[in-house]
Amino acid sequence: MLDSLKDGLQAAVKKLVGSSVVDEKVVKEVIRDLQRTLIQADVNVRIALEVTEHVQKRALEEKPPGGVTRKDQVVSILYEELARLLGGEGGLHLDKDKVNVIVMLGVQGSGKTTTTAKLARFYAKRGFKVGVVAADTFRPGAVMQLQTLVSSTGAETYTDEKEKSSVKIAKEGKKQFEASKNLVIIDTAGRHKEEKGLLQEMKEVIGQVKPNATILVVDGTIGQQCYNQALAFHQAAPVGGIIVTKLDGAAKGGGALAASTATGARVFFIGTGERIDDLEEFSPTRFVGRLLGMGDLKALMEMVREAEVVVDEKMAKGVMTGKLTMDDLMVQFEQMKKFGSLKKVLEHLPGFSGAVDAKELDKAEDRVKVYKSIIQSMTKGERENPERINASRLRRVALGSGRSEKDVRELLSRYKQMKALAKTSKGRDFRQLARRMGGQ
Ligand SMILES: Nc1nc2c(ncn2[C@@H]2O[C@H](COP(=O)(O)OP(=O)(O)OP(=O)(O)O)[C@@H](O)[C@H]2O)c(=O)[nH]1
Ligand SMILES: [Mg+2]
Repeated sequence: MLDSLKDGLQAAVKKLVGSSVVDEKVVKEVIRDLQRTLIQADVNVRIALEVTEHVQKRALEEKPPGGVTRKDQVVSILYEELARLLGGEGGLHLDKDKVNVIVMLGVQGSGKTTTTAKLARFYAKRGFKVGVVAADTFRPGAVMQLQTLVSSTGAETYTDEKEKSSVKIAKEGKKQFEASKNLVIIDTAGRHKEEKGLLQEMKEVIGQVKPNATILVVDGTIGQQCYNQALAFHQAAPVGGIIVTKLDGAAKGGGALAASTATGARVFFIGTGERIDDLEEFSPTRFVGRLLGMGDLKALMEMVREAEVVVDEKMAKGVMTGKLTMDDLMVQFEQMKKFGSLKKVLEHLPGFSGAVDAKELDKAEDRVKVYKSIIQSMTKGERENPERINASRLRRVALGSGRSEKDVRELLSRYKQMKALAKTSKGRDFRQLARRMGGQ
């Protein structure tokens, strides 16, 4: 669902998470990527700019709260702002003790009839007594279509094939169901001789039945047109909520955002398929979370935090003066292990795979295990001054750790490499150095 939007957003997040420092330059780059992604996903340009500028302003001005890294903070700002764009939380509120009336609006083919049946099913399952009114007198076959769809839902259908006025049918249907139902859903026409006529008819239907909610059904695949369409309906009859359909197919998703911004109404449900059960209650935070890969992302951010290599001051000094001990190395290896598992998380994130060579990673982790056991078999003096390890000591350490002499020599040569590197970098970028030691 919404693959390109998802990929674009996740690539932006990847850039954030992957950069060593999140400074103004990185934020601005990510914002540019975001703008491009949103616009490509059919989000209205003005809205795309507004949102991204807001994210940028907050990302650059707000200080991360204690214990939260700048990366986490920027990702969470992005998450919040996108969710806000989609309207707040809260779905359609129906009261079982009343007769709730819903009028479905939308242009032809948007999915009104299908969605009417889906809603009937959704609420029938939740204990509502549902009546459906077939008030589309324009399209031949519309009534039949609705009756067939609704027949499997446990709801009842009202129709009057002799009546030509949809307003009269809507009114009569409501009246008929008032005694026995607590939810009446009125399906209307989407086709008309002209758009003005359609809007006028909707206005009349709404004026007569006085619904608790008018729901605008928009086709999630139509993109930018969504905005004007939603606006036109909204001006004729205030839209109380939106259902975006066809988000299962080639939809770019921006239309959902547009319709919601044009009307100020919330998206209540999304349609994710042609079957009667393909209806999901919509939650902006969950939706955006899914787009950003937030489930995995949360785990990722945690790993990032854990994997931040803590550079011990004493150790850093030791490195700068060339006094690197095996114990220091051991601490680094521990950090490497965290980094190793971070990479595993990364692998599971869409867009990240390929960036990680799993074989290399396993190899590095295995080596660290070997090194650890060797270091544990050294005496304190040997750990502090590995240079002391001569041939006979080397044999003893190998025997004690159950590793080969070759392994011990490998560790010693890594130690030497690291010490040399430490000297040249003067401990400036110890973290990066430590990563290099991880065997990559
Ligand atoms: N893939 C997919 N198809 C859908 C979805 N919702 C509706 N459709 C399909 O879209 C087409 C039009 O749906 P209808 O429910 O007839 O649309 P309508 O708004 O009632 O159309 P009119 O009555 O002509 O105004 C049908 O083929 C539906 O099966 C959805 O969420 N996903
Ligand atoms: Mg229809």
